[in-house]
Amino acid sequence: MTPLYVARPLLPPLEDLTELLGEIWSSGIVTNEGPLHNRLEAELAQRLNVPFAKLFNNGTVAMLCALLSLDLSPGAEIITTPLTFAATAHAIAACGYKPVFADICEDTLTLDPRAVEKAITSKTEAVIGVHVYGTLCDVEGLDRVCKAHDLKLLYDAAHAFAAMQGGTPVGTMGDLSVFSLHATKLFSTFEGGLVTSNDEGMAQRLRLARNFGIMNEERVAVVGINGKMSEVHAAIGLLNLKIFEEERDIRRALRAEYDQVVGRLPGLRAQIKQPGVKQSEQYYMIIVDPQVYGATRDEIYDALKEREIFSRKYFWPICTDFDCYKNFTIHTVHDAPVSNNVKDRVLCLPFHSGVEAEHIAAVADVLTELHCTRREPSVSKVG
Ligand code: T4K
Repeated sequence: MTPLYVARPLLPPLEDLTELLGEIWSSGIVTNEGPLHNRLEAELAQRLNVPFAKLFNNGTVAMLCALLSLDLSPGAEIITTPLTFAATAHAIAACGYKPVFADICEDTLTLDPRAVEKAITSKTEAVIGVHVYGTLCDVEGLDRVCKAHDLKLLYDAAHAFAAMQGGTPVGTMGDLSVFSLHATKLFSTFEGGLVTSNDEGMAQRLRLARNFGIMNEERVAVVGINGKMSEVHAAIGLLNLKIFEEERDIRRALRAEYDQVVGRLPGLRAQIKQPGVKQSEQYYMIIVDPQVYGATRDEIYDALKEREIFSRKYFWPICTDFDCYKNFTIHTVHDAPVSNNVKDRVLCLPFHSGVEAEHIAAVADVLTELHCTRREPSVSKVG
């Protein structure tokens, strides 16, 4: 069996890419809002059913530009979750704002609106919810808190490409939604980012932010950076846009197969299913209860690795464990912070169209063996 990784990039047919590269070579326009870039923005807005879609060179820079476009006060506090990729918090800090970490809900593992409410101070100006692993935040709860306290609401939708809640596309939630189009994502441009908005003024500010704040040849209006996507990346995006749904269908079926394996094993819990939500199918995450299952998350990780199956402990360490944030406050409405409790128990299994029947069987073997070996003494005691 060849090594199996947590993610695998979606690769469009090479001959199709060569054709688009031909267009780029003929035009001589390789970046700075070129024709393929503009075509991809239009196609994404249509596909995601959002009024405005702006492309960036990666998800982190997209978040940075989203924050810049909000024009918050220097040193403003932004409340977010500690259970996320480093980029969410780093984008806040890199803009000169202060990340404040609030706890998460036990079922969804996304930002808890009640914890957000407790974390609000006179300096709070925005909240960033993260649809972590593709599980959608309590959008209504966060919306209610943010409206009540006049806070901007952003979503880090890096894991939620093309997700829907009822009839609502994920990209229309909050003031802005920020997507990563990295190689490891369901839809990718290899490196890339995207911000969606319902507001034309916001879309214009995003455009300025990604192009050094340059309004025209004679005027630089605001602070901005280089957040532009190249034509080559846009070409990959145009082609992947045609095939990502097929990949999502395969992952949906894979989720059902994993669910069967996980459902048989006490002490393992699969990611929550949200009624009425069309999942992005970005990650397959399990939560391990070592007391019940009989082995720890790390033991599962190691045992899979021995078989060259590389799962990932996303997102451990959590942001409040990072050297740069470890003394920052974490707020919670629970006695034991949920984030701290769950961080050693989450594991993402390989989840993409390269996962075949033999891999699922190998994962099932490992998970079952670990459970049976460790549970035998107590099972025989009961028997
Ligand atoms: N917000 C959230 C919630 C995020 O998860 C992320 C990124 C961001 C914001 C920021 O967006 P970007 O600025 O990245 O667009 C990966 C990705 O680099 C990162 O995009 C992603 N989240 C994060 C969760 O995962 P690593 O360090 O775990 O990636 P890496 O290189 O170990 O890749 C994972 C596996 O994927 C590899 O073991 C093999 C496979 N792989 C990877 C690459 C890059 C391939 O098969 N081919 C490849 O080219 O961070």
